[in-house]
Amino acid sequence: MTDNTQKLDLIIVGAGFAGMYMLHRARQQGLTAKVLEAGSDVGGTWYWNRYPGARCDVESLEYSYQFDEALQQEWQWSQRYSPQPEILAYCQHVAERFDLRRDMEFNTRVASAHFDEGARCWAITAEDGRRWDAQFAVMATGCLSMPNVPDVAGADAYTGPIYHTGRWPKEGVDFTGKRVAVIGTGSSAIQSIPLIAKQAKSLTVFQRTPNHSVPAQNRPLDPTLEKAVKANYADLRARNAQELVGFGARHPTNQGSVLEASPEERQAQFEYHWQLGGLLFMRAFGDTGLSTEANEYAAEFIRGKIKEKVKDPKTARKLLPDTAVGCKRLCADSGYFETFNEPHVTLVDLRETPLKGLYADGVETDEARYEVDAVVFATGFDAMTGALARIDIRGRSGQALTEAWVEGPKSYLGLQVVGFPNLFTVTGPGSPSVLTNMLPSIEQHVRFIGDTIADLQAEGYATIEAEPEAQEAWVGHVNEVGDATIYPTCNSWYVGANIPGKPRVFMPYLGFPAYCEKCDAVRAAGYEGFHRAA
Ligand code: NA7
Repeated sequence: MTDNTQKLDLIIVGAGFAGMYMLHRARQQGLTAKVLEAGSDVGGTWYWNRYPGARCDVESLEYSYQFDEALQQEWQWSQRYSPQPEILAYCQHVAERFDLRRDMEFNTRVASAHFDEGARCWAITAEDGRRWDAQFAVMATGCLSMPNVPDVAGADAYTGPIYHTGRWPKEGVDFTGKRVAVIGTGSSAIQSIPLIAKQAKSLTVFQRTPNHSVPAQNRPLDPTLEKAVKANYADLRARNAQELVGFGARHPTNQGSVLEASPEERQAQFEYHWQLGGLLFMRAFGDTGLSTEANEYAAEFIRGKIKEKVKDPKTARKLLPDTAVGCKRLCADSGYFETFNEPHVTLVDLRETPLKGLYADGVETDEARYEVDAVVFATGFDAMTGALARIDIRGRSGQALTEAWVEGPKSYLGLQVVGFPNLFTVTGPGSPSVLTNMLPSIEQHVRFIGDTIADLQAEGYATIEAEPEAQEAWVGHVNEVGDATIYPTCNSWYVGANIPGKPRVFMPYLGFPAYCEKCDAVRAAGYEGFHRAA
């Protein structure tokens, strides 16, 4: 076992957008810091999710760092929603620009993080036994980073290759001439299916729950728009900071009620927002996210579109979602539904004929066997808590984080957990995170953590820890806000329902501006709800 005897100020786990900025910020404050990363380079989500068609559902001009004016001016995106290789290239550019890699340890998967109460320090150990000690630990481990590979029968018996969209091979996969099965119809499936279908000899899609998707309306980035945005980037960033979800200020939500609109007005608003594309569809009316009655109008509009697009009525019927729009994250596609018009593409409805598992030559349902040359699991992630749970994190008295969270994640502001002093989570459960543009949410958390450490040092404190009452009250508030929306009405990863046995808790906090104000107020009040000790 290697003992890195030098005690660092900060250990950061993860070299995605959160870990990269945390390191940069720590250095600016004169802190000694190191990033530990399981992958062989920076990028996090964009390092692992290399499946065909992978791209972010927030526009690239907005899904980018804003902490450095020169950086946001010099980087040029090629598309409205740039593809994964370009987002990864951006991460690499940032790493080079700020010389981040010299304080990063790659191919280093963290196995444990234990708090030493006597030394008031975190001991972080990698799977290969190397160890680092630091006063503060920042888990920048990502919200969608722990792949969910369902425990299907016969997986060992299957003789062909099995892929997961979230662990796509670096060298890519050539499906030319192959018979391919895709299991799952979430965002990753919806993005990859049209491209896999273009290559494959045949494609069979196994769908458990039909999903809402709106065309992304992706296109080359408009140079006039880019020029206008860059002429006053700070203004767009500031306006986005006032948006509930932290992006999209260029397309304000129509605050009218769908329940009060005339049929013509409804149609016009939905059609206009359909043409805007992707997540912006949710801006057609102010109340579609709040009540199932209002939401039903949006759902009916999307069902109409699917029926128009898919020629075979039987297939179209299977593709019609029966959940509230946006309750599972709305998908943004480029030709998803149209792909089912291709003669070599088949849809299998697992509600009609449940998945039995894999067998030597393919995929098996209760009713039929499908011989395939490759299986793609597009089955998502153990969201928000999965990456934390796989690390043996222990706080005061050796308590494990998984024990503290046995009834579901509890956190004060999604930043700290009672019993885990000096440990921070970036975009942890209970923060706006996945309901927002992740980049500004990450930057806001990193700033808060950086400021917190600076204030502790300036005021002579050694530790900071969330207080139980503040945590309880915050968790209650997060739930209350979530309960007033359509989010709890379906089995999404937002509530942990995609993972068997995971407690059903609505994990993210809805409301980016209110959240930022709360964090500012907490700091201004001397870290209200946190206990600081010398
Ligand atoms: P998602 O959105 O969680 O989608 C996973 C899909 O896989 C979804 O259709 C699931 O059906 C399906 N699934 C999961 N487990 C199974 C099993 N056991 N059998 C059959 N089908 C299964 O993950 P994505 O990677 O697509 O997207 C995650 C986020 O990344 C997305 O929201 C964007 O924010 C970006 P279910 O709906 O659970 O019935």
